[in-house]
Formats: sequence, structure tokens, C-alpha cells
Amino acid sequence: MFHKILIANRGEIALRVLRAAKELGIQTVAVHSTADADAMHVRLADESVCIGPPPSRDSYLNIHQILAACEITGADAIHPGYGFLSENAKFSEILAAHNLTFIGPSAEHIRVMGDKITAKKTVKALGIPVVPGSDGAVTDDVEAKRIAADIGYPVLIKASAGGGGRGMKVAKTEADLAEALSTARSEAGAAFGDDAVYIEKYLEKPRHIEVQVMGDGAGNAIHLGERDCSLQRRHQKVWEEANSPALNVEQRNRIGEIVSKAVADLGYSGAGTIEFLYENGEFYFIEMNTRLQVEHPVTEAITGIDLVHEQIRVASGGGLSCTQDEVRFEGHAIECRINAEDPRTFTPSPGTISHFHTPGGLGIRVDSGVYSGYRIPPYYDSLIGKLIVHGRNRVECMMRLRRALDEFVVDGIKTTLPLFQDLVGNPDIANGDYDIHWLENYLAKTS
Ligand code: MV4
Repeated sequence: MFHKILIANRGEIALRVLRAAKELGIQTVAVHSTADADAMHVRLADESVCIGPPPSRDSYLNIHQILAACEITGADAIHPGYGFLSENAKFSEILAAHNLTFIGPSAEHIRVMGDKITAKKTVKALGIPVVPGSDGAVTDDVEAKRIAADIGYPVLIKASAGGGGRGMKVAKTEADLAEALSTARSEAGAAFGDDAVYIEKYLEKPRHIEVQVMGDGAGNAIHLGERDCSLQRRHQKVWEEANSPALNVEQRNRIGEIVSKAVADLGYSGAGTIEFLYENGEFYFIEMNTRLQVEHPVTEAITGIDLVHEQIRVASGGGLSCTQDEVRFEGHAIECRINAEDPRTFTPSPGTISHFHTPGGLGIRVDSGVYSGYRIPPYYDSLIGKLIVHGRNRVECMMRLRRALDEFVVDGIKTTLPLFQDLVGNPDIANGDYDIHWLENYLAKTS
């Protein structure tokens, strides 16, 4: 087991990782920018190192400073959290060259999944269903026309180096195709330095359903069920739940088995998420994330498995703590992302939190690094906390969520809490009847 883990992140996820390390009896090192000297993860860690000025590129993304902090403190492993360096294959290789363990998958797996064309080819060969489309990059407009006619319009042009919604263009008919291709190519070239694009059938009203996996790097893997993350705005998830209201037990087990078999065959190590679009009873792979995700607590709530414990165990060579047979899915969980933003326009609202009071009681979890009197710096993303509610079924979960939202107090700044007050009373949400466009349509209707 590791002696000391350095947490290369900030905010609620730094705290989340710190808690897991403490429970495992591992020493913790926080790193922080000058803007985060008062952050909770800095106070709670055994040691802390200031690694630079506020801009992320000079601090949380500064590999030299993070290496120096490892050297100074004698940390033997690094947990990257999400964002920042969590999916940076180069960073993982540099750590290995310094005899430090990256708590995450191999550099090779990060690289394969970071290139969306390679990722799609790889998972397709392992038996995961993918969106119909081109077999790889499309370089020729005549070939593109033939593929699009074959799969049928509308089609979507995606950048291989994109992901998370960046660099996509819809072509409704053949008349739009050439222009969609050339804009997608030049935008991808400018944004990512890689102009490779591919074509997919455009799915009009899918849900976003993702499957959580954990591999031991030695050919064993388990799945921990799915999360429904369809409620998004501009590719930012707002509300996530497990299980998906759209799936039954048979569908869950079927996709889970396909995915865990593929991940085992890959020799994948650590936590991963396979993202699907789900429409008319079919799953279509879109991307794989090779990190712990923001919404991992809903999976923890329904399985009782601590995903960060598992990540640390696997990275230290201890393997997974349980087999697939031992995984039980119990009840229902919902996560609301509390952002320091205007609840309608989503304009960031940094500033000082004059009063912070979190809800409690059975089935309530709040992951947050803020406190009364804390000043939110304007340099980073606006997530200030997550409310995760668990119940024996979705109805109980929603009752408890409504009550927990009533108890939650964040004064001094704007937050997205009022949006959740609205959503929890909405009939479509109550019925689980929503797709990836629901939230944006709702916001447009009710603005
Ligand atoms: C799609 C799609 C429809 N058809 N692919 C957006 C983020 C990126 N991960 C993939 N995305 C999409 N890919 C095909 N073939 C629609 C989206 C999409 C979306 C996906 C998940 C959640 C929200 C979304 C919002 C707009 C578009």
C-alpha cells in the first residue's frame, strides 16, 4: 500500500480523495495555488505545498511544480481527481519515469480513449455497440457522401480529438454535408491541432446513459451499473441519477456484462466510464472516460462501494475488493450539482459565502469544500458542492431530495439550488421522462 498520496486537484474532489486516503491510513499531501490557500482540502491534509499563482496552467496543470511537491514531501502516489491532469497520458508517463504511481489507468489506455476514432474502433472490436457511421476518419467528400447516404440523414460530423461535445456539426441533408465537413475539419485543426473527423448517424432524442467500470489491470473487471446524465446544459451535467429511469434489470445486466467483459479484455486498470447514447431500447457507444467522474457518488450510493478506495487498492496492486457477484444494486440515488452560478443564465457568481448550511438525515450526502465565510475564487469552475440523495426507490429518493433542498442554505452568492427546487416538482422529472434536450428546452420555455 502507498505511504503518502499527493492530491493533484482542488475543491470538493480533493476533499473526496483525501477522505478515502485517510480511511486507508495513508498520509495526504494537498497542493494548491495562491488563490486556494484557505481551501478546505489544504486545511484537512497532513501537509500542503503551494504550487503557483491562480491560473490553472501555472499551478494545477504545472507538472514540474507537482513533481517538486512529490519530491519535497516524499509522496509515492498521485491522485489526479477529475479534469486538470486526470486524462493526460504524458503526465502519467512522467510520473512513472520518476518512480511515482499515477492512480489511474495506463498511459496507453488514456491515449487510446482520448482519440475518439481509435476509441470507437477499439471498443467496437471488443463487442460494444457503437453508433453507425464511418469506420475511421473521413478524408474524402465522395466517400463521406456514400457513407452518409448509407446510414441516412441527419448525420453528425465529430472531431477525433474532440469529445465532450466540442467540434460537432450536424448535416441534415446531403446539401449540408460538404460544408459541415469542411467547418468541422478546420475548427478541429484550429482547436486541437488534429483535423481528423468521422461521421455518425445523428440520434435525435437519445438519453445519455453511462456505465461505471473498475478493472484490476490483470484481466478482471466489474461493472457498477449505470448513471443517467441526460439532464445537461451546454454539455455540462446538472442532475445525474442511478439507476436510469429508462432501464430495467435485464437491460442493466446485459449492457453491464458486455462492458465489463470488454474492459477486462482490454486489461484496463482503475475506474472508467463508458458513455452511451440510448434510444429506442438500443445502446450506442460515444466515448470512454478514463478517470473518476464528478457523478461517481450516485454509483457509490446504490452499490455501497467506495470508488476511490477501489482506485487506490488497484493502483497499489491490491486488486478489486469484490467480484461481480458481490455487487448489489440497492435503491435509487440522485445527484444535484450546486454551482456558484445564476440558476437561469448560469453566469458564474463568485464571491464570499456568508452562510453555508447543509442538509442532513438518512440518505443525504453533501460533498463540498466550501464553508461559511469562504470566498470562492473566480479562476476555476463553478462547482461548489454536490447533494447526493439515496432512497429505497425513486419516489422515496425524490421526497427526500425535495426536503434536503429546503434545508440547504447558501447565502451571499447565487447558486443553482433554485433550479433544483423547480426540477424536483416537475412532472416530467417525477416520471423520469426526459432526454438530452429536455433541460435546454425547459429553460427556453420557462425563461
Ligand atoms: C451525439 C449526439 C447525437 N448523435 N452523437 C455530445 C457530447 C459528446 N460526448 C457526444 N454528444 C452527442 N453525440 C450522435 N451520433 C448528440 C450528442 C449530444 C449530447 C450527448 C449527451 C448529452 C448531451 C448532449 C447534448 C447535445 C448533443
